[in-house]
Amino acid sequence: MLLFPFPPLERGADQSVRFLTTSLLSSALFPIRWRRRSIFGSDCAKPREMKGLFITFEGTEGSGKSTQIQLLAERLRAAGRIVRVLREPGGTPIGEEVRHILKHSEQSHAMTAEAELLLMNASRAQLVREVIRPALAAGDLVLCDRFYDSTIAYQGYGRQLDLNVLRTIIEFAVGATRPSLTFLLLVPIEVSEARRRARQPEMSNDVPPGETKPEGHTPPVIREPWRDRIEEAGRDFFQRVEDGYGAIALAEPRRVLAIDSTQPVEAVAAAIWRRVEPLLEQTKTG
Ligand code: ATM
Repeated sequence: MLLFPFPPLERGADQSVRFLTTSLLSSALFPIRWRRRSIFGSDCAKPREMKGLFITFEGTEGSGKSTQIQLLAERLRAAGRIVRVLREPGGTPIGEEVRHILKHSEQSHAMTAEAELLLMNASRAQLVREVIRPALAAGDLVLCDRFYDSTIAYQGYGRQLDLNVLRTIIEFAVGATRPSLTFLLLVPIEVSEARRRARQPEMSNDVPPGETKPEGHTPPVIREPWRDRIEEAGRDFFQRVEDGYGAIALAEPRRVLAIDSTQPVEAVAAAIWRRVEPLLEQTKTG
């Protein structure tokens, strides 16, 4: 197996390494603009005033994020913890409307990369203040399907916007609220494409599996087609997104755990649990 400076990768010993070799190689060859530089200078931040735990899930479409979030939430709830499952863009009434504009509105094809960046972060700013901070302050566990790493990967690497501008905007949106832990689920582009194609082709209510509605809070359910504007981008775009994720994982190996998500669902869930379980002791229960 080729060895490149890549973060620890959780995977079963009997799994194929082919796609990883490919993605590692592409990461190694790609002129990484983010190499060894964490997003905000601190790897694995946990603001002192926060009692809860903030965990994010990242990866391309079809990488199994929704399934793993659901499994982890069930396990944490079974352990008696209060869990908030959120997603980006979205997660608040305002954020869900922004999500619709970003992904499916009739006008969305005219959207510029700059407007996309700002809308992603408008949704984020709302989610952080309306839901994430209060939940963490109450000692809850917050699982979020995507967070600012998606902006780095999609708008920074995919759309090739200036990374320094992104950093400033993200920092304005999130303030001191940073994930303590991020799971980066890796699948080869071909697998991601195939899984996307295999999804229900018609309409869905666009609510990921699991509970996305915090108590006392009901985001509107907007019916949307599965395929969205961003998913229509070409393979080059998604290759750059993957490179971006590789660079993030390289830069923040303590916060970001890259997992081979072509493994069986249970193996991925076990790798996630191994990392989460020890952290539970450190969080207060309410
Ligand atoms: P999903 O919730 O289905 O992952 O869709 C969210 C899309 O928004 C996803 N698109 N694809 N393919 C990734 C994209 N996205 C960004 O481009 N930037 C961001 O900051 C976030 C949070 C998501």
